[in-house]
Amino acid sequence: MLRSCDIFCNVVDNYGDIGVCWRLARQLANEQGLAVRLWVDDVASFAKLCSAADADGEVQQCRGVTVLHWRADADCVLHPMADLVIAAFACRLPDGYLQAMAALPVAPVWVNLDYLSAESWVEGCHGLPSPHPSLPLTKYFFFPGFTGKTGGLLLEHDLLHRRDEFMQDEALQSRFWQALGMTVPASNVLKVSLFAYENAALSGLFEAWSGGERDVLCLVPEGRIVPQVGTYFGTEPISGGQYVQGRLTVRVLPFVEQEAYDALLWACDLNFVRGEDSCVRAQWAGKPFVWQIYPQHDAVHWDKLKAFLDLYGQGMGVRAGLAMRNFWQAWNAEDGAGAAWPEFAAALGELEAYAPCWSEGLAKNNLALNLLDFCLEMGRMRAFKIEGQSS
Ligand code: TRH
Repeated sequence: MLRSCDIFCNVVDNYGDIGVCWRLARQLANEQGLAVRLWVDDVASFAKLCSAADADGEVQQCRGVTVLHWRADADCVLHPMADLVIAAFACRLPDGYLQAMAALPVAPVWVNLDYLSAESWVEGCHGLPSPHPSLPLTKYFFFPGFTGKTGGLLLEHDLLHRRDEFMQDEALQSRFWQALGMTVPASNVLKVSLFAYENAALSGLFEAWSGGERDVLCLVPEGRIVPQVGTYFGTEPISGGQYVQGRLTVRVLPFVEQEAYDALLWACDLNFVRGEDSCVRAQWAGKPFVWQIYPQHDAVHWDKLKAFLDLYGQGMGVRAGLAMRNFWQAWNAEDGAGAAWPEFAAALGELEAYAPCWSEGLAKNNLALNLLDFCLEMGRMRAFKIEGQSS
């Protein structure tokens, strides 16, 4: 039986690492009934995602999860030790913790939760064991992904139901806009959310929108792209501020909790997302989206982007697929997004019809459930081996 879990998260950059860990921790605790400890080395980043959290807290209870500050010198051995240990994104577990795992009569199942990629090699690596060089421990690689041969994607049990309810309920939608201090936008306004890294293509895109044929309302969560919004409008943007140029209205929004960010994605017609977790959430939103991939110094992110485009584009018409590819390419290359916009805008109708079918197809492959099945299987195999050895 799996009763408890330790998740270790080393925040490299931004909010994706802790965003994924926090989401998984809540699911394992609140949906699967595990006692979950989330060890994070940057509690301040975690507190951005959880408004009730104390950014300086050493140990705190947050929404059913025990969140602990993972200090560099901590050995993190707390008894009873967890049945399942998740090292997120190849983070290194403390030596003392590994030794304590190895000293147990039955070691916990140890999983490395990897980054998300649509590349085909993921299917071959998902679930592979990696024996520890000196201790009697085996780590297993668990890869999220988009196909049945991968670990799937994080999906809360009621997410799609809540999304559909929101889409069908005008009162809920109007409350959403009111909470932003706005009235419900007219139906002909293109509502766009823009969560992005710095991007030199922004001003060209804003030009295309401000001089375009349709009113655009662009909602920008506080973050790395905001200074460029300021450069375009010649001002220093503030949260809640609204800026207008031609047919374009931009509004800067505060950074909100993950559930409220989902509602933003549901409320918009088109979502610009970045990194990993927001990209997955945009897919669950069932709306057209534009993905700015996390740039890597050796440029391997272009292969990842292409792999996803190939997979996602498989089920759509040639013209829409090409328009999407060209626009995503321009946005990620930070060049030519304004020029690529008209074709992309013309494809939005088809992309809108396609997106819910895609999310429905993905929903069968739930990461948290797959992870627990995988761990139970590994646990059974190991118990079998131990029994075999002792008889
Ligand atoms: O913040 P990111 O750029 O994180 C990235 C990626 O994960 C990347 O793969 C990783 O290697 C790098 O960090 C170090 O983008 P991402 O993954 O979308 O994470 C953002 C999180 O923030 C996500 O969980 C959604 C959440 N979010 C909110 O909770 N509220 C908000 O208002 C917004 C805009 C986002």
